[in-house]
Parts: sequence; C-alpha cells; structure tokens
Amino acid sequence: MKPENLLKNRDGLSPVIGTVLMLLIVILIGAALAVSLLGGENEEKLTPAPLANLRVSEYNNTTLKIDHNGGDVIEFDNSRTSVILNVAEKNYLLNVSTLGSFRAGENKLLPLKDREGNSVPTKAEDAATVKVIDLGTQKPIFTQEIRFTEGYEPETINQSEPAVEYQSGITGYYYQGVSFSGTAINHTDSRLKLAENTYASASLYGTDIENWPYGILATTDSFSVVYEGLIKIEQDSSYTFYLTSDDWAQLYIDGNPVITESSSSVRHSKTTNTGTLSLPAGYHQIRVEMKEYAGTSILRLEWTSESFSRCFVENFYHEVSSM
Ligand SMILES: [Ca+2]
Ligand SMILES: [Ca+2]
Repeated sequence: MKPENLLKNRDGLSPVIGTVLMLLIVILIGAALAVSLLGGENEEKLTPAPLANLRVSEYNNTTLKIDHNGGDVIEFDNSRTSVILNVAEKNYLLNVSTLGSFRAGENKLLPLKDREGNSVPTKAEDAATVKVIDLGTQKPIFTQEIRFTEGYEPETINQSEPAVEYQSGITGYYYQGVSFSGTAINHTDSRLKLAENTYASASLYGTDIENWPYGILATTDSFSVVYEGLIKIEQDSSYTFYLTSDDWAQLYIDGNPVITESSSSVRHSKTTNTGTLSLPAGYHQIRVEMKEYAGTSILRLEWTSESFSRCFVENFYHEVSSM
C-alpha cells in the first residue's frame, strides 16, 4: 500500500498515526524534561562565569580607565558583557563595543556614553557604582563603588572581592624520578637560580639554595621539576630567554615551545640554550621542565630584550582563586 493510500484509509490508519503521535509526544516530553533537569547544571559546568580582577583606576568626565589585574580575558562586546554605571540614582548601560578583548595586564578607556550614544552626565565628587556583568551566565564579574575625582584615581568606597588574584612567584612541582609523575611537592620561588650544593656547582654558579633541591626532596639525584605560572610582560617587544640546565630543561610560553631538547632522555652537563620570541604586554603562561639524573644539577632562567640587559627572570606570578 502506498503512503497516500494509507493516509486516505482513515479506518485502518487512525490507530497507527495515534500510536506514532503518542510515542513522539512521549519522546519530546522526555527530551524536554532531560534538558530542563540536566541542561542548566551542565551549562553552568561547561561555561563558568569569567573570573577577573578589574578595577576603575581613573576618571575624567568623558572616560573611565579600567585596569585588568588578572584572570580571564573579558570580551567587551555589548552582546556578551554589560557595564552598568549608576550615578545620581540613575542606571546607564554603557556602550562597550569599542573596547574588544580585555586581557590581564591591560587597561582600557571606557567612554562614558550609553548605547544610544548619549553622554552620561557625571562630575567630580559624584558617588557612582560600576557593575560589570557577564551576559552568558548573568553573573557579576566585578562591582566597585567609587567617588569620582577629576583626572585622578577615584576614591573606592567599596568593591567586590576579586575572584582571582595574582601573587608573585612561580610554583615548582618536584617529583622523585625523572618522569614528572607520582606525588609532587610544591614550592613557590621568585626566580630560577638553582644549583646543587654538593660538588662545586653551588659556589661556582650561585644558587637560591634554600629553594632546591635540599629541603624539598630527599634526593639530589633522579628527580624532575615542572615550574608553572605567569610571566608579566611590561611592553610589547622581542625577548630572548636563556635556559641553563644540567641535565635537561625545556621552556614553554602560552603553551608554545620556546626552548626544547632534542630528546626526552638527553643528559648533558651545564648547557645554556636560547629562544627568542615577540610577546605583547600582559600576563603569559610560562612552563619550565627540568630533569636531573645524577651528579651536578643546575637550573637558571634569564632573559634580555632591547630595553634591558641579560638578567634573571623575576616577573613571575601565580593565580590564587578566592572562589
Ligand atoms: Ca645530583
Ligand atoms: Ca646532572
């Protein structure tokens, strides 16, 4: 029987269509229930609100300067982020579309204009509240109550606790054995200037001996360390890194290899390898891997750019979440 004939045969078809419809309705209700029960929770897990440490650092009657002091990149786009300015008991939804991506270490000038292009009337001594809201999750990223001071840092009356803070230092994860596995012992250091204090290496090359390896691992042979954190770049420039190690070390920035060894099982005496790359101002992820098999062990990370001569990297930070 052809389908069109089936449809015409009302007596024979009704129960079939009825059953199919019932099944469809049951499936649709089930799917809708599943989405409503699970969807919200999953959505929250998949897309957490961005965490960022923002702060209004300057006011004049046409702009607010906002500093990004750490955390996630915030997309300043009217469809993704709202900035609400409350002043003289009125709320203004500011036009943020000209600002674009806002990353840690940057500052941006936010025009005091609403989305219709009207200037927001403000003056020095006004009390105001600035709220930044993530539209994807409808969660506030940042709130600051301020009193405007013309051309200067406004007085902060109150502000939300920063969701994330950057503290100085890079964290090392120390492992027994050379495979970066097992239980790590953590230690946060201000720079990588390390040499084993047996043999002559410590006195020859200098070392922050309290950081490594004594006092952290029970062994000074057969260990591996991964340092992870952030490096703050003060200005857009080309930077050359010098990574000195015994027996093996590699450097990654923002996940990209900058200095690598030819093989994971290389063992060499004190060797300095270099890598050069351009970095924009702001915070960047940094990772240093090091292995010591036996004998002397050394690790040093230095750098240079057109604006400073070779020295130890000390612009390290690590993220501390208060959520
Ligand atoms: Ca050793
Ligand atoms: Ca060695």
